[in-house]
Amino acid sequence: MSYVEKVLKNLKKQNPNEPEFHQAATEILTTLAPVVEKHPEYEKAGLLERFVEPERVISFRVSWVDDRGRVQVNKGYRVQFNSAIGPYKGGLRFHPSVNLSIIKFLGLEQILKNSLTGLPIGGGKGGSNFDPKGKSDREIMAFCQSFMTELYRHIGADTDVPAGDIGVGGREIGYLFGQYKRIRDEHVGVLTGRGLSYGGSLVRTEATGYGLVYITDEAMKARGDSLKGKTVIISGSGNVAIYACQKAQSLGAKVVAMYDSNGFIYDPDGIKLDVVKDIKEVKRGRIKEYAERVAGATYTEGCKGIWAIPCDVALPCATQNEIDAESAGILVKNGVKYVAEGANMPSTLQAIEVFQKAGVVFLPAKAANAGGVATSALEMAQSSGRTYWSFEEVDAKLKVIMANIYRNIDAAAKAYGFEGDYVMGANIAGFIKVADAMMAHGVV
Ligand code: NDP
Ligand code: 2IT
Repeated sequence: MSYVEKVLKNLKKQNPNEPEFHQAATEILTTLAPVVEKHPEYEKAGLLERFVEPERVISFRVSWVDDRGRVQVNKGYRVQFNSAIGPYKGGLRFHPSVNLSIIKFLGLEQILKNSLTGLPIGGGKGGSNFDPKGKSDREIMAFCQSFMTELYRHIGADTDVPAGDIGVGGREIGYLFGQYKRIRDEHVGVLTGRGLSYGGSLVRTEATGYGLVYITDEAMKARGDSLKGKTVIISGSGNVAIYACQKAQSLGAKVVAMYDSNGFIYDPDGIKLDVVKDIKEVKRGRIKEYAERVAGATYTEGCKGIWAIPCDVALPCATQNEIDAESAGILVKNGVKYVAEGANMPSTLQAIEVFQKAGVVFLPAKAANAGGVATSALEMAQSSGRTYWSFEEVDAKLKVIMANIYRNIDAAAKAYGFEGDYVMGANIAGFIKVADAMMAHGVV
């Protein structure tokens, strides 16, 4: 049995009932086989065993009182996965599906993603099975304050810097920051995605979606292609989806479909983003309303049907495993040329295989959605420097970072004899820096 196989087998045995963690680890470790073959010193140093074991897993109770005066109890998590190249960095997800397996898969992915940004940030992730849907502002605040009343002791601007993810946006970051500041009496960059009035960075809101489109554009340019006139499908209608849509449209693409967890809208004339923003950002409503407001648009219950709409470019921006092999097959049959992952692990392992076999240009999440966390690191730099950069300045840095990521994953894939395989390229390029740092630190 190879070193990679041994580590994977043991990981599954030691961490049963964690399917998402197994999935992410399988994808990553199998692609690292040629790297550990080239570096026998890694096995001697137990590097992979250490790489897949979080440095620290924190699990805690979050009690709060709802508007009817009832006591509610949720689970809270923070997985501080790897701090070899910088302080733990990664988002918080509030969604009823959240469990340790999901937080660990996200944390493992985050290590390599953060490495790919080229900035000094380690990997972490956290969250809760709290469901923000339908909650009042006061309930959201009560939950966030209770969550931070435990979390504050584990984080810090040079230790661990959380941010947003599904269900955690500007409002939640505001309440979390307010509570941290109250307890610690420190106005520091301990969270990113903060509001512009209290230390946030311009472009952070837009960064993941913009970065996704910047790297897609790089991959297209390298093939003499562009987004101009292309038909695009974007799943989700949250933070990442909305700003991916905005940037794709500004580069001349026609985005024809989006969804939320209930169903999808199809607008053959091109999505009117101001309507989506009003429904999702202002009213916190359902995407269904779009079809009631825009003539010619349709709404279909259920999410899966979105992938049957013919497109040139697919940008999954909602959640893990939203594209299975069947949906991937339909996308390929309908002629999709580029798939870039805005969400984390939106394609199953089998779906990735379908895309790669068909010659689709496939940009995996840890490269394609790294613009968000990269801009978070730019927010940290501005906080430390007690300064602000202009929108144009941050946006220009983001563009350079995404172009560098494309160049690096492309080069790593080529260097190991897997030209065009960006899953290999991203995992290898991300891992090498982390492995170097871990080797330098000795057995810790
Ligand atoms: P939001 O909460 O803003 O939006 C999430 C969107 O995805 C909503 O439209 C939501 O629909 C939909 N969604 C969530 N779960 C499901 C599901 N099970 N089935 C169908 N649709 C679903 O989150 P973000 O836009 O921030 O995050 C989206 C993805 O991007 C996640 O995978 C996240 O990890 C990833 N990501 C986010 C970054 C960021 O900076 N925010 C950075 C990098 C990656 P509904 O409203 O109905 O729940
Ligand atoms: O998955 C991700 O990269 C994020 N949710 C953003 C993390 C961050 O720290 O900005």
